[in-house]
Amino acid sequence: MEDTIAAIATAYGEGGIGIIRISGETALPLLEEIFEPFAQGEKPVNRKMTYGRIVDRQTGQTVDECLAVYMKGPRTYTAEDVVEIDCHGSVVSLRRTLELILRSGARMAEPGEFTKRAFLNGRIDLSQAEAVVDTVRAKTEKSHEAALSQLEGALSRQVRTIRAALLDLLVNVTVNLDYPDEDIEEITYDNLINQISLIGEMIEKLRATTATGRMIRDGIRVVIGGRPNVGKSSLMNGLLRESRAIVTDVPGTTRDTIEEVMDIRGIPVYLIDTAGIHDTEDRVEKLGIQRSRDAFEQADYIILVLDGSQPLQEEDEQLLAEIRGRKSLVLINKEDLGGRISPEDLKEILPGADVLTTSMATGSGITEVEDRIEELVYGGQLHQENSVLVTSVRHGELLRQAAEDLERGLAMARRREPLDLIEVDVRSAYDALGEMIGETVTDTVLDEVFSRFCLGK
Ligand SMILES: Nc1nc2c(ncn2[C@@H]2O[C@H](COP(=O)(O)OP(=O)(O)OP(=O)(O)O)[C@@H](O)[C@H]2O)c(=O)[nH]1
Ligand SMILES: [Mg+2]
Repeated sequence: MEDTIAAIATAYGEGGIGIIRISGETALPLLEEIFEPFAQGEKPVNRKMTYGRIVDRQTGQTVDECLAVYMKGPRTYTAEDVVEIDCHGSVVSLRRTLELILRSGARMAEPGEFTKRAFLNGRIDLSQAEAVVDTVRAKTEKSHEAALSQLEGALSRQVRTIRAALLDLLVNVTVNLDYPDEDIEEITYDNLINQISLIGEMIEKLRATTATGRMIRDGIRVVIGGRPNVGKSSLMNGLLRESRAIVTDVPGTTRDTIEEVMDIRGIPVYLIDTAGIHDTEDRVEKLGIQRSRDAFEQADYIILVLDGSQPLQEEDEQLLAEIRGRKSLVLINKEDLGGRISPEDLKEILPGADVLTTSMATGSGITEVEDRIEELVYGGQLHQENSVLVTSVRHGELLRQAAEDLERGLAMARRREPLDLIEVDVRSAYDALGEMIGETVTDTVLDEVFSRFCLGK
C-alpha cells in the first residue's frame, strides 16, 4: 500500500460539482503539484478548504477552478493522507484533473480500493466495509437504514459478542486438554453442552434475520401473471399509482414483460407485468408468453390474477396448478362485475392458496396486496426498528457454517466424546465468525468483496 491512489468519486455525467479523491503518502505533494491557491502565498492546510485553480504545469493552462482540502491521516476515510478536490462536475474537467494527478505519479484506484484501505488499515472491519457499498446502492429507506446500521458496526458488535463467548469456551477446553493434571476447574460435559447450546442460540437468532435482510437489501421480484385481459397491467399501474403499462379491453395488450422498481413500505420491489398466458398461434404473442414463463421461473413471489366476472377457465386452472409450491397470491379480480369465482373453487387445485378478491376498477385490494408483500419479507414478524439484520449472502453462509459446527460439537458433547474432537468444531465456528468481520480472511475473499464496489469509493 505504498502507492498513492486517485479516482473520480462522483457519478459520471453532468453535476454541480464533481469530486476527485486521492489517498496515500504523496497526497499532499501531489496536490501542491497541480493546485494553486488564489490567495497569494496561501498553502493547503490540514482540514481546511482552499480555493484555487487546477493548473497544468507543462502549459501553464488553467484546467478548472476548484476547492481542495487536505486531510492528514490517520483520522481520514482510508486512515492515510487524503486529498479531495471539488471541481465543476463536468466530465471534461474531472477527467483532465485526474489525468494531471496520474501524470504526477498517482495510480488509478481500483473499485473499492479506498474502502479496502480503510479496512486494511484497521479503521473499519470487513462487515462495515461491505456496508459501504450497500449504503451507496440502497434504493429504499429501509435498505438504507439496514446498511447504515451495519456500517456503524451493529452487526460487528453482535458477532464480536458471540466470538468472545466462543473464545471463552475454547480457552476452557484447551486448558483442560493441555493441563489435565493441574488444579484448574474441570470442564464438565454438562457445562459444555450448556455453553455450546447458548452460543448456538445466539447464532440462530442472528441467522433468522438473513432472509428478511437479503430481501431488504436486494429487493424481491414480484411477477404478475395470468391469462389475457384479467387485469394484470391494471394491477401494475395500481401498485405504481401511475399509468405505466398500457391497459385496454383487447386481450393480448401486453406483449412483452414490463419491469419497474418500486418502493413498497420501504422494501425494494421489482414489479414485473407479463403478457397474458394462453394457447396461441401468433408468433409475437408466443415469444411474449415464453418471457412470461421465464419471469415466473425467477419470481420470488407470483401474483396470479383471475377474472372473477367469468367462471374459472381451463387456462386459469393450468396456471394455478403450475404455481403449486411457489410463494404466491391469487387475485380474484373484477369483483365490481360480480363474483363468478369463489375462493373455495381454488382450494382443490391450489391447496392452501392465499386468495384476495379485488377490483382494479375501484382500487379495492391494492393495500392488501402491499400487506402481503410486507408479510412475505418480514415473515409475519413485526419489524423492529434498529434491529440488526444480516443482509449479505456471504454473512448468511458463514453463520450457517458456524451453526453447523456447533451442532456437531454439541452432538459430540452429548455422546461424551473426547474434548479435542469437540474443540475442532468450536474453533471452526470461531473462525467462520471471524471471517464475517474480516479477522480471518483470505485475499480471494477480499478481492471478491471489493470487486463489487464502484470506482472512487
Ligand atoms: N370492471 C373492471 N374492469 C377491469 C378490472 N381490472 C381490469 N379491468 C379492465 O379489463 C381490461 C383488461 O385489463 P388489463 O389490465 O389490460 O389486463 P391484462 O391482464 O394486462 O391483459 P393483457 O395485457 O391483454 O394480458 C381493461 O379494459 C381494464 O380496464 C376490474 O377490476 N374491474
Ligand atoms: Mg397487460
